[in-house]
Amino acid sequence: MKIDFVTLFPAMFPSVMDASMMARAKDKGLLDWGCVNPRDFTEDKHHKVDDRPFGGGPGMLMMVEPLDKAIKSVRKKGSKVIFLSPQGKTFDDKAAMRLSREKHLILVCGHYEGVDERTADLFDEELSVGDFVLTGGELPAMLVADAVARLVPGVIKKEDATASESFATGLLDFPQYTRPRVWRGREVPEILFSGDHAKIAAWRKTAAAKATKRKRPDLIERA
Ligand code: 4GS
Repeated sequence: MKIDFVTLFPAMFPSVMDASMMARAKDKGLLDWGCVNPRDFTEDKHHKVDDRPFGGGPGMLMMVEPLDKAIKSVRKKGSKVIFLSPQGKTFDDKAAMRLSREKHLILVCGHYEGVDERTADLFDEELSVGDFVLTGGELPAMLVADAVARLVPGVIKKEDATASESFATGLLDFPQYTRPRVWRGREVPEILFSGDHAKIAAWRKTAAAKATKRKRPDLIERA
């Protein structure tokens, strides 16, 4: 998969996209990413990418033309162009699965007060990462890239990938423990040392249901 970020702040990307699992995905040839800066597609002396809103009001808006040119410079047949914005549909596990099957994502990061309404013509889809307002779409774009990339086959170990599917089943993960067996007097549940895999699986199922009911009752209501 290739992910192109359309951003005025490309310097924000390498520390996230070239570390840990994303770096491994790139090394394995499963993920490639790049940045394209709308500022490089301006023709005026000051490389202007934003302007004041017609009709007045606070803040600046991103202009449509530099964004259009930046997107066109990386867009191919079959590319999916997504704009990150609080006005989009909320990004979730389902959307991550769907996008993980795409060959080329173009994630467009807004900045300033917003974008010219006519930029809507440039996007296939608009996604939000939650009901709050950030200073830019760069963190949302990287969040989407991370969640999508880990679902690309081969990026993470199979066992981990299937564990994540527990989200799709509507339950949180079951509680897990590693060494030490006793920590500050808190013991690991005895059953996990029983060697009885059927019993352990049953315990985990119940524990996952209990955890979901306690921490995320909304997930149960939705199911
Ligand atoms: C989000 C969000 C966001 C909105 C970008 C104001 C700068 C900012 N993008 N999910 N202009 N929440 N974008 O807050 O995606």
